Amino acid sequence: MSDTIFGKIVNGDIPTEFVYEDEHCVAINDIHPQAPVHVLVIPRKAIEKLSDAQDDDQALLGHLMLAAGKVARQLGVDDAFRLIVNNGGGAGQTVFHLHLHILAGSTLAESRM
Ligand code: DGP
Repeated sequence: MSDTIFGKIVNGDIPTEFVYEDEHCVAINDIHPQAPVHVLVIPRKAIEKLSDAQDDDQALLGHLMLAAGKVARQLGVDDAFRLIVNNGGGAGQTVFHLHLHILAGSTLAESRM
């Protein structure tokens, strides 16, 4: 179980609209979007950060990438989107429940970071 806000969201304790969901993850719109499309793909399993993932999380990590591609197709941005994982506070991670940022939209090509 996770005490973070994302743990509460994936568990349904905080009602949130899911852009996408399946048995292993959910996707939600970011509350502070940094691009016209800014969606978070969040595993139901609470892993604090990517570097805490273990060998037996391999299938889950692959699943999250595939889910990101599905979400991008669903939102019509599969030709141009960026995936970001902030790992650790020093890299800007603020919610310590692993998540992928999907960023897409007109401003994307202007920045490479
Ligand atoms: P990171 O900095 O990589 O940990 O990204 C956390 C993101 O989560 C940040 O862009 C803002 C977003 N966020 C934080 N709390 C909430 C929330 O309660 N709901 C939603 N939809 N997004 C949130």
